[in-house]
Amino acid sequence: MKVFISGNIAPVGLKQLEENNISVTQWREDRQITAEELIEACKDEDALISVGPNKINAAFLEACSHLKVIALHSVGYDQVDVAAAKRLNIPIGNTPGVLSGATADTAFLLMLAVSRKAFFSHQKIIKGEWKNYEPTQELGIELNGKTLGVFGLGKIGLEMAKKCMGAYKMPVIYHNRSRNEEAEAEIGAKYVSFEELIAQSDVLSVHTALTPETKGKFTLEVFEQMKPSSIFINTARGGIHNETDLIKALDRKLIWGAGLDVTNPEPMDKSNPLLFMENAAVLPHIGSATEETRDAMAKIIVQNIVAGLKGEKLPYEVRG
Ligand code: 8YV
Repeated sequence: MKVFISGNIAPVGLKQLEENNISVTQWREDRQITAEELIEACKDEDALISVGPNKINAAFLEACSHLKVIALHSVGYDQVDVAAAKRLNIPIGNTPGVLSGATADTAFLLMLAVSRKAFFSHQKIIKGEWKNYEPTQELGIELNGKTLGVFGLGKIGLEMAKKCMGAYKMPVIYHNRSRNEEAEAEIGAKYVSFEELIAQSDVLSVHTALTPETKGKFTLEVFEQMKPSSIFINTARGGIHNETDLIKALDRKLIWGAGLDVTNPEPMDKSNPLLFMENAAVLPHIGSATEETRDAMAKIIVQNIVAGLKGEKLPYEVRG
């Protein structure tokens, strides 16, 4: 059996594929594979491991309907036309659960970095601007007892909430499409409307999937209703906030700061104003990038590929 990998996965995954007698062809170039190249590369393959933002849309799926399984190197599957995959009988696997801790760590890191202007202060040293001690400059804000608002309280949001409660005794409010009663019972999170969430949060952290409903949800109008002292964090998908509006909101001091691990587009242009703003912190989509998590993701990917190639139900299948 043969699998094409549109990037790289942790060595443990490559080793396990070999142990299962699955031969591997990998995209090795230092750029994202194009849609045409992906179709061409999958022509003689039995399965695909999709790394990064390849569009697994109807055009791709129809051109590659011979694939027995597609395993995503992500928990998110906004890049996939799940209905088309179902229609064509191609099972899609993802990697839920194993990356929740690492991604929540990234949200927590951004929250803290923004609250203390850490990235901006670091840049000042690099630019040779660390001069006299000035007790009234570069002042941050503290997080103790502040309200955490989670937009999308699932596995990752819950991890973030637990970290914030443990470190800073932050009460948690959340908004979801439907209530997460398990999380309410576990951590005492309070369900609120979207309007209440944006008005009451001191830190608003986005952990929802990108769907037609959440696309472009955070606009200037939304930022206008947030507290001027609030921090906006997005480690989910860049498409959930409007970047131009976020820049305006920071410029006009409608919110206090913003931390992003996801941008729109990705990669972010190196001249983007967010990279130079005092109260902003941007990371290049490293949410799940730890050795432990990437190993765990690679192992799940192999489980999905092995099951799919045997025609068995995937252990981690996207349901849509
Ligand atoms: C992936 C992610 O690293 O799981 C997700 O949804 O965003 C990240 O963990 C990224 O999608 C690259 O494959």
